[in-house]
Amino acid sequence: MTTATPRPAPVPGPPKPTPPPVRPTPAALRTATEPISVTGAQSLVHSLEAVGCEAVFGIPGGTILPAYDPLLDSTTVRHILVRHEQGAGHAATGYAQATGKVGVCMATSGPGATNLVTPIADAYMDSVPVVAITGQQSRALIGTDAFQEADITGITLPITKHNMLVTDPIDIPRAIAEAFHLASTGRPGPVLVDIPKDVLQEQTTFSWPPEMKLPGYRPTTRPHGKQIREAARLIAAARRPVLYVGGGVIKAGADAELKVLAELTGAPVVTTLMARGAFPDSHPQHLGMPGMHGTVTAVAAMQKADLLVALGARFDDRVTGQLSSFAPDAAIVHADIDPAEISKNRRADVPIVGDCKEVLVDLIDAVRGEQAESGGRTDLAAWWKVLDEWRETFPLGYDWPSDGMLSPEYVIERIGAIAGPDAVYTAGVGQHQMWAAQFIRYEKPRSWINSGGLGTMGFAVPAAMGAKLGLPDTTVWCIDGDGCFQMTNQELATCAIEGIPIKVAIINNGNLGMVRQWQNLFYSQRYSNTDLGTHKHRIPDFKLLAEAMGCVGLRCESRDKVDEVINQAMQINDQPVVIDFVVGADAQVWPMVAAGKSNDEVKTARGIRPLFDDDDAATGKVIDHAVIDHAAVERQEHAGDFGAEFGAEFGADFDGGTEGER
Ligand SMILES: Cc1cc2nc3c(=O)[nH]c(=O)nc-3n(C[C@H](O)[C@H](O)[C@H](O)COP(=O)(O)OP(=O)(O)OC[C@H]3O[C@@H](n4cnc5c(N)ncnc54)[C@H](O)[C@@H]3O)c2cc1C
Ligand SMILES: Cc1ncc(C[n+]2csc(CCOP(=O)(O)OP(=O)(O)O)c2C)c(N)n1
Ligand SMILES: [Mg+2]
Repeated sequence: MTTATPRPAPVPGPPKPTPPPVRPTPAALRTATEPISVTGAQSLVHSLEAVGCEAVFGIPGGTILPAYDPLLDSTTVRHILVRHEQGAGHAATGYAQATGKVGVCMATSGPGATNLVTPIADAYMDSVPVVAITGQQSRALIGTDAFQEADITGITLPITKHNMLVTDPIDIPRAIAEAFHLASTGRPGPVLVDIPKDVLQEQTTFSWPPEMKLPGYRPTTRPHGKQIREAARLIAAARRPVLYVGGGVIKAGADAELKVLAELTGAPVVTTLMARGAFPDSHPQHLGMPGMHGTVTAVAAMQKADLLVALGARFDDRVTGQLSSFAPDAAIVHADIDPAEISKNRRADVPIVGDCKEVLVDLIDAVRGEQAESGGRTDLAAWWKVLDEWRETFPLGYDWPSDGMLSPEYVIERIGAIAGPDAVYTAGVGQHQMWAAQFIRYEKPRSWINSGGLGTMGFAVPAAMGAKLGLPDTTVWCIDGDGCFQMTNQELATCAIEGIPIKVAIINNGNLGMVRQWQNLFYSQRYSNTDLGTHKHRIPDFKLLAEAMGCVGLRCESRDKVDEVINQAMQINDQPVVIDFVVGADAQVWPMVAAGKSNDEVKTARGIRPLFDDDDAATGKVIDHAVIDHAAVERQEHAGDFGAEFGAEFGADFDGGTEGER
């Protein structure tokens, strides 16, 4: 471990000019206002103030420049000047995921707008309420391949919940009101508002509130009573139920109701990668995360269930594995606010369209009714006997690297233990992300923020910046990979200058670790282009890089220093801190279900597969042993090819499923 070079605090910039005296106050704007004469740009800023926007992450440029001028006068909207628009977009997502409010990012036309494409797609996949505001070329130039012209509404059409090009400045308040409403209601998602430069410059009038024109947009939040009764009947009758909890429960703020239903029914709960924290990890009914890298118990419980109650979860391929063999005996109750999700991947026996909170409130009532009628809740003792045996036999765990290097899992576990459940954790994408999902104990919703659907490397640092801005009194840890960190670490400069003291733990395994794991398992240990040189050459030197960005830079390479360096970072609250944890390169994420394979093929480690007889769960017979495929282990050790074991050489594709499956 080394200590940081002391650096002078960032010099504050020049004082802001005094706002003009005749401006309406933001509070006044939030109530009804008489029309006032303004420019389109002023109308935009007034609108942002009126919807209660507190923070905008962005970078100015030619076409959005008119909007930056009145932004200087705003006393309530804080603009954070990021270093790359991708950082702005992920910061808006981090802010939204941490606070539950709408995150806002802003960019100029052309390259500024296209740099937002990845975070917009990311927010779309994870249903995050984000509003992106982009400058556009002036109206007369649109369609002429003008300087920095990009058809951003066309480009983002498939990755936004809605987008719009504003062609008349009078429409700006309505566009902003609608964007915030659409982003945050129903199934949340990103909305893009593209505004030509001359629309921002033109004189217009502003009044609030504008009339929203959204015919046909009426998300169903109230569930249908008949479906609720039917679901309650199935729950009461089930012998092997599982509550399959997804990100929608967090979006709905329904964690308290979920706990009531879980305890009322006594049913086991699994939380997807997007739902970690929706149900406390410490709760005895929690089986952990399902899916590709979920716990054996969560995966097996779903496979053997006779009823899955899916709440705001979307039967993602990382959870179901091979769809045709997923939870073969389970009836499905599927509650989601988006009707398009229901029966999309797996046919629902009881479809429920509605907001998870309202669904759960009604379901609790209906289940109570069922229980009153049948004289109590269903006895799930036989089911719990099986589940408890699985839990005991197949707990999450890890080995220490044989070469004496640090265990990445241990580092992450210690960060979670020291920072505790009140902290917020963000992650990049890869092995470190999975370990952060597995080895940090989440007790509260919105304490775990990651990129689940798109799997966007580079998400963690800017997302942590956004989360910390939204929750300044909360400790925010960014658990990042050495690969991911190199994609967006420039936002550390933003954090240092803007006074956003995040804590970054780089899990430096020298490699694009997750890809290397797949090369180890499926490509005969031929490590094509996954060595980052961060071990071999120490390029970049993350400690020096952190210091160059105005952060405290620390390094830790040994087990006995792990707690000390984490505690040291915990003491620093006036500057961002980066710790370069140099960890072993060979650790792998287990358990694992290979892409496209059946969840029945879950492996706890190389060649080690729990044995689940078809009748075991149904009969309550305990499964107390695993099958070690010695031949497979040997093949792996000697020939180095484990691919055949997973059948992955038949087209398992790294970030997707298998070709045959699609
Ligand atoms: C490397 C990698 C590995 C992964 N491995 C796993 C894994 O092992 N296990 C795993 O679980 N995931 C894994 N994922 C994540 C996976 O890709 C999906 O993102 C995730 O499983 C989807 O979670 P979800 O079903 O909770 O849906 P989300 O994406 O969170 O979607 C939420 C659902 O809730 C609905 N909804 C939103 N608001 C409401 C509301 N108010 N009321 C009702 N419904 C609402 C939405 O319409 C949507 O259908 C992995 C990702 C990566 C990058
Ligand atoms: C933008 C982007 N490019 C490529 C990938 C494919 N990918 C997934 S995980 C991964 C490796 C990540 O490496 P690192 O950040 O070091 O994390 P580790 O797996 O080593 O913990 C890659 C390249 C991706 N998900 N996103
Ligand atoms: Mg790595």
